[in-house]
Amino acid sequence: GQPTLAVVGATGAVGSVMLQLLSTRQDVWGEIRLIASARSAGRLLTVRGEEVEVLPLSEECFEGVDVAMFDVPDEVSAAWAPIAAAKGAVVVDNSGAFRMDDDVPLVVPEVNPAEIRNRPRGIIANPNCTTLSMIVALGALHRAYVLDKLVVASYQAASGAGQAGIDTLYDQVAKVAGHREIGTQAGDVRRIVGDDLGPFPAPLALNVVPWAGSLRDGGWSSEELKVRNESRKILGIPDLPVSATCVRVPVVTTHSLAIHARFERELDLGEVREILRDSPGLLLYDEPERLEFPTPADVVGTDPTWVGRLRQSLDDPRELEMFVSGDNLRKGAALNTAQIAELLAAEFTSDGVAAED
Ligand code: 11C
Repeated sequence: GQPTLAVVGATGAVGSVMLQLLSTRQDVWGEIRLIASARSAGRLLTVRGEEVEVLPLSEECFEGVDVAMFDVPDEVSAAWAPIAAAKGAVVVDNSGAFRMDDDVPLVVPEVNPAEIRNRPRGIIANPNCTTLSMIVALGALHRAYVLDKLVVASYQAASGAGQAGIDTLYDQVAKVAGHREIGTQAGDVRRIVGDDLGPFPAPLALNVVPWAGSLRDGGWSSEELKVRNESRKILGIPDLPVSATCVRVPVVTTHSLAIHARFERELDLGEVREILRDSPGLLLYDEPERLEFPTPADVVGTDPTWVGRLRQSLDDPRELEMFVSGDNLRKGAALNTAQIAELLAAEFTSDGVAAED
């Protein structure tokens, strides 16, 4: 029969998008079991047009589960993904708990799909949403030109910090909306927003905040190191020079990045456009003469990574500038997880059993 799927973290910001995706993508699943913390258990959520009761996370939840998607905090995944795997489920985990483990593949189906077979622990990791918002474009160009150096700045949406991030941004926007100061007070949103900063270290409404995650050595943020380490692992270039500056912007959903990439081979911009236009998972949207380029307002709610503002460096024909945007809750999280899970489901339906069983 069709494989049984468990969605762990079904009530979160990513979980909600996951239920929408499961209701609209080709249905490859038998039972879909919804799991969350005890606090959310008992709620009824709609998936595939049917109401399903949310179960509290427990060992028994994973009985008979073939594939388990996890979208929960790192420490919850660290504790529970191995339990689900021991019960026989293949886990697709969207936390940071396992991504850099050597015996856990970090998979983007458009870039390194074969890696899903190398899963000795029965765990496959889903990348961070910021990495995912650019990596399909970089993977396509790397195949043709061989990536040699990467410098990026991110423009990350509030929903990257979950439902609390979304709520904080809307609350702050409501507070500042009635103010139209001019002169020296203009833009002094800290005074208006007050102390309620939610998950962010500074006001986000009418502001930009160069910080995501926690402090690491040398002044780097954990988010910036994730972009570096995950890109290296997914692309299979362990020593790729990568510098990232991660910035939170007052956008609800959709992360963007300004990318400066250097390649080993000289670029042909016409060919670059063809690659970006023809590769799966990408949408080339680059008509500057008509002021057409990706913006989160256009990209939100869509599946592909949108690519625009393509420019060859004026100083080096191996260097490319571009601007990419991707819905951080879809390709950045739920969609990539669903794509991996669907590859796993195909193993069940083609062989009768999962390849690793
Ligand atoms: C953000 N990318 O936008 C982060 C959230 O490693 O999965 C996701 C953190 C992670 O705040």
